[in-house]
Amino acid sequence: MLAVSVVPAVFYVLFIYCISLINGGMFDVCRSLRGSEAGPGWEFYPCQPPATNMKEVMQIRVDPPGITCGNPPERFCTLENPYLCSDECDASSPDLSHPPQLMGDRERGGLITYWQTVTWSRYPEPLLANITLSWNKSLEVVDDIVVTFEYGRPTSMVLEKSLDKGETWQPYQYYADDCLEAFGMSPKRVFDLAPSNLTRVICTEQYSRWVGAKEEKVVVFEVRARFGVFAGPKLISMDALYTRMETMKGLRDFFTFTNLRLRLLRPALGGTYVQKDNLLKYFYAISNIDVPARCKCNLHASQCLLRDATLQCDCDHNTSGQDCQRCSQGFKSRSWRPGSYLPLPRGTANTCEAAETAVNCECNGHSNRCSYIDFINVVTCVSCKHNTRGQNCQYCRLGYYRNASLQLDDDNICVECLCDVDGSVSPHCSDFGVCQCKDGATGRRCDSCLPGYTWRGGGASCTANVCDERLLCQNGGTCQDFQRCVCPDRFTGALCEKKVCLKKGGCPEDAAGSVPSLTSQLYLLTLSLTLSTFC
Ligand SMILES: *[C@@H]1O[C@H](CO)[C@@H](O)[C@H](O)[C@H]1NC(C)=O
Ligand SMILES: *[C@@H]1O[C@H](CO)[C@@H](O)[C@H](O)[C@H]1NC(C)=O
Ligand SMILES: *[C@@H]1O[C@H](CO)[C@@H](O)[C@H](O)[C@H]1NC(C)=O
Ligand SMILES: *[C@@H]1O[C@H](CO)[C@@H](O)[C@H](O)[C@H]1NC(C)=O
Ligand SMILES: *[C@@H]1O[C@H](CO)[C@@H](O)[C@H](O)[C@H]1NC(C)=O
Ligand SMILES: [Ca+2]
Repeated sequence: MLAVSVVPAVFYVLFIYCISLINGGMFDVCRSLRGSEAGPGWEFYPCQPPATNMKEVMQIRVDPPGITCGNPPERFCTLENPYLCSDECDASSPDLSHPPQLMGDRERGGLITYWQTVTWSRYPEPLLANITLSWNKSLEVVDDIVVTFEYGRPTSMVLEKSLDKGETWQPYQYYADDCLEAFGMSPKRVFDLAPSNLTRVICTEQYSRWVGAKEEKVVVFEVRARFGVFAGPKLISMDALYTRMETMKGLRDFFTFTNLRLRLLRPALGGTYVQKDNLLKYFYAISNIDVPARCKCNLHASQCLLRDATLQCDCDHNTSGQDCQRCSQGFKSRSWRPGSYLPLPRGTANTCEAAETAVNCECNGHSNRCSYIDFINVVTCVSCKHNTRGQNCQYCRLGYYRNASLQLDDDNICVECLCDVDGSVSPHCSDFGVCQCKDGATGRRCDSCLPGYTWRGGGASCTANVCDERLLCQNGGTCQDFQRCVCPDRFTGALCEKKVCLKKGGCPEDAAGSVPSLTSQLYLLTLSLTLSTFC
């Protein structure tokens, strides 16, 4: 049975171990205690719950309403002996009723119990019935799905599946005595399938032809034969199958479902055409549906429990959710991954890890990857995007500053500084985007000059002016490119302020003119003196 209540951990491990011997011991335990010099510790493995017959826990629904026989009570005949119509279906009588749950019951003492529909009395209107089987849980089929029909198998039907609890459906396999006529498909067998097209949906005629109601009662969805394509006919090489499950796109999903639906489209006809004079021999009757499967737990659980009438993986590896499809709260230092069968034989558990510090993998939306730096015991974001950096991608990269009017998780949070390469000391700017300027440079980006300086570019940025509108060239000199005064004859000095002395021994009366550096006001005074002396 499926429901396993709380069992002491040690017993639980032993219990699993016993089953693992029977099953071959692959992926049956999630962890084992291992001794080491540092003391005992856990070793983790990918694990999956044991397979079971899911008919024990399936919800059955049949459509349309009123398709089940017995209300009102009805007589029916059999294909084998169409003129002996002594059988009766009566919903009000426990012995003569055939309700849907008899498709999933445990039959005891050799007594066959079955669901049965009304007869085809409304021919030529087709006799249609849908049987929907629901588990409200992702399951992985591990062996053939076998549907047992009493009184003959349908001449036409479809097996469908849903992966999303009945939201959407897709065909799983078509069945007809003439696939071309019923579905426009050429008939195939699973043995026609190669590894490359194993997940193809086929139509098969193998389970629909009339061979007598007692001889062949089953309609099969072949899982074993499909596994055999990889694992060999006796499923000896399960390693090969598990490897394919990991590497072949869509293969695991092909064997996964949450619901199954049988669409019965045309009942058994006994190998002849429909005989309108005896429609009481045409109907559907199903005594059993075997669904050997296991709960899909993403290789993070070795048990599946029935809680509040819902199947639920008993998650290990610090995962949680119905399918162990996420990391438990507080164990999100790296993103969730399913366990893996690879590398064989042990596989990889891909456990969820606790963040050792208080910091989870929180990257403000600029990264979804963290790494744990062992020796400083810190979880840090890696590959921060949007020009961010830091343990939580909470800072801007060098050369960027934070736009204070945006939230930290905004994609445009970091704005480029655009510091001028010539005018700035570094590409780094302040929190307000102000670059640090070299002498003489100014502006947010350091791309202009202070008064008294001129832009030279080429790494020199701003250089102080030698002459300009404030530092005037004297004595009729002209300022060239703010760099030098071109002086008339007989004058020299940076601002042409000095008279050239022709006499030996200097020009004593010009002593004032030899004062090395002057402010412009001083200079004007000197100029008037010089001029008066000269005249
Ligand atoms: C069976 O299900 C299909 C798909 O939802 C639907 O189209 C069809 O009408 C159903 N048939 C009956 C008899 O309810
Ligand atoms: C189906 O499973 C989900 C998830 O465990 C649960 O919340 C929900 O109640 C279940 N629905 C039914 C109808 O059992
Ligand atoms: C699958 O592939 C094999 C080999 O490529 C081919 O012979 C076979 O017909 C294919 N089957 C289907 C159903 O397409
Ligand atoms: C789960 O978390 C607990 C507490 O941090 C830890 O002791 C245990 O080893 C973890 N298990 C796995 C599989 O990581
Ligand atoms: C900062 O963000 C606001 C809002 O988007 C925007 O208007 C502003 O231009 C941004 N500032 C800078 C410097 O990019
Ligand atoms: Ca039964």
